[in-house]
Amino acid sequence: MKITIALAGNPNSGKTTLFNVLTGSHQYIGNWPGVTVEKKEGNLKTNKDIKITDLPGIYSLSPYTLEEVVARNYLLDEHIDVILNIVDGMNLERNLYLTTQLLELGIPTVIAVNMMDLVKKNGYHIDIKALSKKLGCPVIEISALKEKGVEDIVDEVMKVAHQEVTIQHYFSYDIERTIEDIQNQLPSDIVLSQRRFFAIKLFERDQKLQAQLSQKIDIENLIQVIEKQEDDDSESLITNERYQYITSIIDECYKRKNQNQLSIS
Ligand code: BGO
Repeated sequence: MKITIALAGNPNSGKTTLFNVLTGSHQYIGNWPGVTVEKKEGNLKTNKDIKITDLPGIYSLSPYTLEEVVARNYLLDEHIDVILNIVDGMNLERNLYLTTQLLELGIPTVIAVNMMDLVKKNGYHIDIKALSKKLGCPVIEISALKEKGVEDIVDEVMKVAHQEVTIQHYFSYDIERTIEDIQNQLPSDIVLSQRRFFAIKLFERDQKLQAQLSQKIDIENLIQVIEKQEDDDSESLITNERYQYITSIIDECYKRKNQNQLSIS
């Protein structure tokens, strides 16, 4: 079975280290079309049928940097089978901001919590099972540097590829209703699995995504109703609720040994 993976993560999460471990010398380097951002691709050294593309290091899927736009256009356009999201276990809270957005893309995802050697050395504990339950996808602990846990990634990728994705996180009731209204207005050429992501981004007034639509839609009034009601702009409303979700994950999954809950970022 041929599988395509996109490797996504924050800068310094260990993406390059993991990509090199997974592909060995089976990698080729070019540029993303039209931009001078480096593009690396390769085949897994343990399974040549699995192709992996290293996305630029990013903190978010917003439209504010070239790297973010390159990464999200690739994820929306290329019909990859699995996102492999590497997160830095020493900065879990900060890294989960990207994770929460990746999970909205409707693509099967495997999360690799990296730097576990440092997490353990520093006396922290990440409840991997609880994290997996909260995020609704497989989570594996790894140390890319020490090449530990890496082989488990391949097993999980094979399991989730071509599986249906279920939504794990919902925004508050009124925001969800607006997102649903926006989804219903989206042009029919946007596939079912991506409609939620588009609707959330359009709710945030993402001009780049609005420009990508085959038909322009007018949702300004819908957005303004919520903004007036909540007395905040739509982008901040989404950001704040993302952080609330992340805080609840950290409270449950991140602990310092022999202490009550503690988070670091
Ligand atoms: C330097 N454990 C530990 N301890 N370190 C790791 C792990 C891990 O599991 N994985 C990666 N690193 P990148 P991006 C460095 O380069 O792969 C380290 O940006 C140094 N360099 O070795 O580059 C990795 O591609 C001097 O560290 O990340 C690298 O995502 C002193 O995390 C850094 C200390 O990894 C970033 C570290 C000259």
